[in-house]
Amino acid sequence: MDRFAVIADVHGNRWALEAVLEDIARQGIRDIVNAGDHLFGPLDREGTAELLMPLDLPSVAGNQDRELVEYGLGLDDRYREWLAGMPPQLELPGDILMFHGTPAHDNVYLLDSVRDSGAVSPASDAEIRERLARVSQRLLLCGHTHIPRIVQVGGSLIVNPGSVGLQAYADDSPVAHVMETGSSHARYAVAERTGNGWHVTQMAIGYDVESAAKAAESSGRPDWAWRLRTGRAFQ
Ligand SMILES: [Mn+2]
Repeated sequence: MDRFAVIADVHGNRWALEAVLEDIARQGIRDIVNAGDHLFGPLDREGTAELLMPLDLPSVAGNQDRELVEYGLGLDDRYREWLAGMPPQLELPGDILMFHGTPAHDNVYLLDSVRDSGAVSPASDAEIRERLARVSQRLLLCGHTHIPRIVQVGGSLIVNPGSVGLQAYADDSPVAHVMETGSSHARYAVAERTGNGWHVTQMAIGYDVESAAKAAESSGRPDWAWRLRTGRAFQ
């Protein structure tokens, strides 16, 4: 685990995942870890699962993996059982901890904060420390917000690779807000251990966005199609 790729929030976007896996292979990187929210959404849940399952990546469950396990939502039992086997957090060799939202909650933002106005801004050092509680591994990997970030808090470097599959969304909790990267690129990160600590590279990968957007439209989700094409939540 001295050089590896971090993916998260694939959200059933098989086209984006294919491009990201190709890009990772092109760099000769063999180790990949996945910080959750694998399938949820109107794109290609089955195709995404069929790509990911044989890879058997170290993976944690996201909040929307948990919802698929609890409620099914039309997902084949084989895929539900695969998701159900994922832990909420995972220790990796070399003082690394991976989780989806925060260590304690799969549905709480770690590195961003939603203000009462609905504005989203980077979380303060104090906010992040409170959300981490006593977690102190040297490298922490998370997802959930879909926003790529690299933040140092105390002795921990925290990396959110951003989302492979969905570059913008709107949510009503805790108050109405949007998260958006502003481009359609699939995101992931590469972490490399060096004599001077971790080197982290944030990646933005072009892929066949049109096929993913058309799949969203075929499923009656023009809102997803817009978000895939633009990385913006609303027109
Ligand atoms: Mn999530």
